[in-house]
Amino acid sequence: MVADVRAEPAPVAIVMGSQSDWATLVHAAETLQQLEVAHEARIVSAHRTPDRLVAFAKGAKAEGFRVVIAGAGGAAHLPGMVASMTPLPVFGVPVQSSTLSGLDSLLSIVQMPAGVPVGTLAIGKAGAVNAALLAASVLALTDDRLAARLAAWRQAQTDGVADAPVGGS
Ligand code: RP5
Repeated sequence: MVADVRAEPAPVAIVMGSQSDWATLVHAAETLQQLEVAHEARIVSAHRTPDRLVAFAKGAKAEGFRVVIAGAGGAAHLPGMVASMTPLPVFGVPVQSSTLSGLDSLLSIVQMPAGVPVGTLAIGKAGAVNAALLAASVLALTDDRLAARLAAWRQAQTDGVADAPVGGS
């Protein structure tokens, strides 16, 4: 019998509108890595590579992805456009823009019309980390070992909080 050596498809796609978004989305990738969740990162711009966006969003489920993390800044249409073309859950990360500090990104992503949901996270690094934790929680619903790793991650966070502040008077 020949062993099936095909690798499992990564369950999480991290897509971003630009190379410049990677400095933010890398925190989602790092968090998923800590939780041993396989992921794939791609640049998919709603404005500059619209055909790539359509191909990705329409094919994401068939590719084997189960959750999409989509980060963009400014006129951040990427998460909403992806959500409009996939049945997968989409978590949107507003990237902190230089001109409006990410408020533009946040409002672009969060104000979806009823019927096409994007789970919108905080602006910047916190949003990227939390998008990864949410993606892991979704996957953990059907993966007990991941659920245990996620619980351990949270416990470590709790254990890392001191009872009292250090320094000052
Ligand atoms: C958006 O425009 C991207 O998501 C990025 O946050 C922003 C600026 O892109 P660059 O000009 O840095 O490539 O589409």
